[in-house]
Amino acid sequence: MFDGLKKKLAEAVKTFVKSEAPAAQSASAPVPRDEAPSHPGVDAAPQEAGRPADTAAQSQNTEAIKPTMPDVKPASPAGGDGGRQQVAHDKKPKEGLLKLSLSTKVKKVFSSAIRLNEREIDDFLEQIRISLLQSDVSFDVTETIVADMKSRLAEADIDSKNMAAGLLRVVKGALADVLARSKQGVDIYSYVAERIRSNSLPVKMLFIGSNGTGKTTTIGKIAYRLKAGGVSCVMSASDTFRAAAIEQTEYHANRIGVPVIKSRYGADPASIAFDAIAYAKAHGIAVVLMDSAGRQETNKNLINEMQKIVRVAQPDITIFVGESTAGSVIAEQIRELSKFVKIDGIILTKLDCDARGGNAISISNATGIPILFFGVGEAYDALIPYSPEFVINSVMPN
Ligand SMILES: Nc1nc2c(ncn2[C@@H]2O[C@H](COP(=O)(O)OP(=O)(O)O)[C@@H](O)[C@H]2O)c(=O)[nH]1
Ligand SMILES: [Mg+2]
Repeated sequence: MFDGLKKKLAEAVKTFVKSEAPAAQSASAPVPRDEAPSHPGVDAAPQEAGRPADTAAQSQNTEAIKPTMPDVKPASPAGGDGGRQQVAHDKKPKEGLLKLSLSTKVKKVFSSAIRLNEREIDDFLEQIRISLLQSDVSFDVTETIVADMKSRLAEADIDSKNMAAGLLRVVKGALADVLARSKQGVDIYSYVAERIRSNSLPVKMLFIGSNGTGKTTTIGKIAYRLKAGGVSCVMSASDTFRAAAIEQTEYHANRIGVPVIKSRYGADPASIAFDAIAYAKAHGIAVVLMDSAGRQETNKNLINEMQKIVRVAQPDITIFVGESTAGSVIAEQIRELSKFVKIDGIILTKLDCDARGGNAISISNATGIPILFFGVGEAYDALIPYSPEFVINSVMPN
């Protein structure tokens, strides 16, 4: 989960920091990080002492590298050492490798904290931009994150001995900012508890989305959690469209031990939801979980049907269930469906199968609708309440 994005961010930082590699290394195939200190070019080239220090910081192997440090005694930034650095600097870098400018490299040798210049910031941010876009973070949110990072970097004093950690702190700060700006959704369990306290029941929740995204499974997960918390619920098998959908809802209801209201295939889903609500009222059941047929925003009949369910059942909370793996498609689906029904929250499923994970960062910003939960597996307890901290901790390389 998020491993792809995590790796890309780590690589963007590593590539940038690694840009101080000796010319010989820059021109050849990339050397794995932990092998770099023993690279002859590294040991023999005092002008690159800044790099071993960095490498050391990253590989947690500072002691092994330290002996090369005393060799670094340039007379002046423009002096002998600077000249040798210039040679390395002028060598064409391997494509894709970014480079710290000479003055930054020199500053890095002399001072404990450095500030990147504008070109370095732009180079670094370009790598971050690509990483985010390739990981399904929406274009607008990527630009917001990059702009935020740009102003942070312009003022950041980065520890020259551990640039990677300093740069990652900036990435983390910008991500936290963008997540803090996105809308926070209702905690459905607290909401249910409140409605129980105020004796205004049943709470009605409708689940919509395309086929196979995990609506029925997610209903099962929520029913499981409600039951474990001593809250009664009933399922409405309102997907009367897809083969085996009714049996699937029944299967979960039976396994969890909650009632299910069903009819035959082709029956009106709105009337089944209506019956489930009536059943809840008659039996003092707190929550009605209404399933629905998977629908594409382009299918007029299914859209009409969904609007009818909403009209008849008047859900308190309508939840869009979407696969995080679907990439930018799901923002489009949410925007289209929102023209017909009010969506209160998003559940992103199959995060456990999504290496990119960018939707978790940008979908609520892109749609204005909060994420409520992440589905992270098929088991009933594989539903994690949304929190910005969870996203940041999942995305940030260690
Ligand atoms: N790995 C994984 N599989 C899931 C998750 N949620 C649902 N599934 C699986 O996705 C498939 C489709 O789920 P289902 O609930 O039938 O989707 P529906 O058509 O929207 O009702 C099933 O095999 C589920 O077990 C999840 O969070 N992670
Ligand atoms: Mg289903």
